[in-house]
Amino acid sequence: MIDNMKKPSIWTGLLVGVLVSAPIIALFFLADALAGLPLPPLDTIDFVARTLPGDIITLGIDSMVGVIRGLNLGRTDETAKLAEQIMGTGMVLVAGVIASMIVFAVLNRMNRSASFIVALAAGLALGVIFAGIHLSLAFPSTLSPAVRVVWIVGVFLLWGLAVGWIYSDLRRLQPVAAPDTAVQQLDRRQFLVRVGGATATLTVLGAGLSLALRPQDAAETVVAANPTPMPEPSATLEAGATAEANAAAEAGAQLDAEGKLQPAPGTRPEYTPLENHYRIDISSRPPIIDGDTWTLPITGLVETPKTYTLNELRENYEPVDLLVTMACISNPLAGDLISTTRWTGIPFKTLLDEVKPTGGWMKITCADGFDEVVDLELPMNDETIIIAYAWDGQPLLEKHGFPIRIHIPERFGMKQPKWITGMEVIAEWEEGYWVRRGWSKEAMVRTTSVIDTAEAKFEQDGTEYVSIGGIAWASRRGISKVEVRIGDGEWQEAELREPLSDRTWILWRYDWAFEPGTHNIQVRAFDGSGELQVEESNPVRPDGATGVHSLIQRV
Ligand SMILES: Nc1nc2c(c(=O)[nH]1)N[C@H]1C(S)=C(S)[C@@H](COP(=O)(O)O)O[C@H]1N2
Ligand SMILES: [Mo]
Repeated sequence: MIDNMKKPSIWTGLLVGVLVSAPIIALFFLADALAGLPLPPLDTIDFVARTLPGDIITLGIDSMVGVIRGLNLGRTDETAKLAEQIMGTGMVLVAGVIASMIVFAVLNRMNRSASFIVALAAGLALGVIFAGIHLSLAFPSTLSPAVRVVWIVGVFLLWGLAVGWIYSDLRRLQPVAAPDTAVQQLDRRQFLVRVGGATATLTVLGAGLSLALRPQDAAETVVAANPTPMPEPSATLEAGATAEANAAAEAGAQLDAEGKLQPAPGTRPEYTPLENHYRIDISSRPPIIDGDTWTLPITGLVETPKTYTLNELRENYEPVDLLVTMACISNPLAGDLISTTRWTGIPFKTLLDEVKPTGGWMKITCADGFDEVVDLELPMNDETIIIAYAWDGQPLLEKHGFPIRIHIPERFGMKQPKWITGMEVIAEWEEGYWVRRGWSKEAMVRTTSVIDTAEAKFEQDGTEYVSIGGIAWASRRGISKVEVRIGDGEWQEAELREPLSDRTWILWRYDWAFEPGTHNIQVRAFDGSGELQVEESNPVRPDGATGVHSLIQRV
């Protein structure tokens, strides 16, 4: 009798896959928030990002950045991370759905009593795959690998149990309720609606709880755990756009209280508030390192291999403070992947003098699997190449590389590893993480200039002006001149505000005696040696974007 009944189709298997996998994924997120347990959705997207060929991953990143900017979806870095997390979640969901469909297809050829065995086997397979992905990333964790593997496999066995149970019940039930049975019998549709209601509730609860539990920023915990005194945050540096300064500028005042050129109102802050500093890295979440047990071994071709603790680096050496603008090589023209903050650390050369390298290159490895190779000629001849442990006067935030990272002027961010866990002196140059994926070997900063604003008006001696302003940057090459052009007019020289340091961006301003109408405003900069920036448009890959930034403005 029962075996004559129509078997549940694999499309029902698809639906069941969604219904069971969704709460399982929510459970993973919840356990991560509660206990730092592994998170297969994020592991999966990170694994995919590591494994895909450079061209494809770049195409993916470029399209993502393009969409975020094109649709004005907010900060490029944060939106991109969110998109990655959503993609990773989708991948695990799809894996669960496909597995469930396979289970249904297989079971339809078998006896109902095999339901649990087959579904559990599928769950085990999923568990083993995701545990393997997790272990391959080798992210630092306070939990032992055994605990993490048992957790992942266990949750997927639970998945198998649920799929097996639902399949078994579906096969027992009538596809649709028989119209006139005396006993109210549950049909398949009603059963699935009930299951769906339950799993939807679980999913929403789990996801909601894990969102509520997510720490806003791990910064506080890091600071609390590492009470080493740090230089004061540079609050006074954030003056760039205070109301008072704006009011003064709107009145046409040329100088601020320090006697520096007053930026045009609407120009970005000269010193980036730490929470606004851009963030770019290869993982959907930062590796969390315990500063008390972390060490920095310097090994390989050295006369005296040494291992440093974080406290030794902080306390045994005179700190160096540098104001630094850094940009990502993936920053499109006038993009938001560029920021300025204060870096504190020690000259790399100091450590090199202690270990005495006998090879010419330093391979730096990181907790997230990133690596880069530094030509030791650079730090040996430049004591402003530092191993940094603080940003803006506080220990590096987890997302910005806690406990240490390196600063190398004139190079894009891709040359400057965060979360450093090892250094090995080698004899021959090797390609670093992004170089292997087709990006620039040298990653030298391109001279760039950007218009931030062209809005604020003021009147002086009967003439009305609009203050145009923005930034220009060439790292340590410096900026000698910025020029602005309105429509087809001549290039006009802008005024330059004295920069915070020899390697930060410079704020410029041009007061324009405008004619009402709609105008195309362009900007270009010359570096310290008088060389004009590359005016031709080039994409970010492989050497960093170039081109003249323009803005269409109605006044
Ligand atoms: N370990 C590690 N270091 C890294 C990266 C990374 O993915 N992993 N990304 C690099 C890139 S491409 C940039 S632009 C800068 C960004 O630093 P930030 O995120 O702290 O601003 O870090 C660099 N250092
Ligand atoms: Mo970058």
